[in-house]
Amino acid sequence: MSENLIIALSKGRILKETLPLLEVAGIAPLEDVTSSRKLIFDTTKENIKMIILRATDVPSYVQYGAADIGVTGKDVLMEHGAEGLYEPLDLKIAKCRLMTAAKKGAVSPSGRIKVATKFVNLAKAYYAGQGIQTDIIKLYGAMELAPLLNLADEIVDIVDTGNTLKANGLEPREMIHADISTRLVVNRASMKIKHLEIQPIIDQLESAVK
Ligand code: PRT
Ligand code: MG
Repeated sequence: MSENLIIALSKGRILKETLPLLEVAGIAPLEDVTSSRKLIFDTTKENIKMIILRATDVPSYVQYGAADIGVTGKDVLMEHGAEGLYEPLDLKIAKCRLMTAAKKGAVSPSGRIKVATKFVNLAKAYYAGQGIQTDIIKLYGAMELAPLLNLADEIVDIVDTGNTLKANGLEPREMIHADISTRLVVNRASMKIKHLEIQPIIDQLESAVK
């Protein structure tokens, strides 16, 4: 008999690209996850269920073993911390980078600067490493607005094409992490106890990525 498994997926932009990879591994939800209001789904594998979470909640579910496997951005994982998590695979989707940005041409103050971001831990570590003192302002979205309304001198945010910064009169400044993409994470205890179920999924996803 196979052990039961729960896979936690991130809703939002990663989901559309994750489902085809899982399908190659023979795992597909039995109903349309994008239109359903349900949060937990049966799949084509009787012992596997899928849950759909905010990307930022995926590491917690997997760390504490509420889910065995998770899919989320490297940015989210670095901000959360890697405790209890094993990261066996780069799914190579939703590639982007974490950067600082500011109003085009603006000169940041020479003393303490105000930084708005949802990546509080990563921002603190980055500016501390640069020897720059900061007041970090935690936001949950639309970081690009903060410099425009002088809530912050700089932001730390995800950049892909750079179009969002440009459209808001901002410019990218320093690179904090260049190689962000979507990662597969596994609960460390599950990886041991349910190895027979989990390893084939990792292997199949790995070949699906290639
Ligand atoms: O909705 P929520 O507030 O939870 O987050 P979200 O909509 O910002 O992100 P979500 O949940 O849809 O996607 C989560 C993951 O996608 C992130 O954790 C990253 O790993 C990855 N990813 C890849 C991105 C982007 N590309 C991206 N471009 N996440 C966000 N963006 C946003 C960025 O925050 C900025 O507002 O898109 C804008 C910049 O895009 P460009 O192309 O204009 O530079
Ligand atoms: Mg979103």
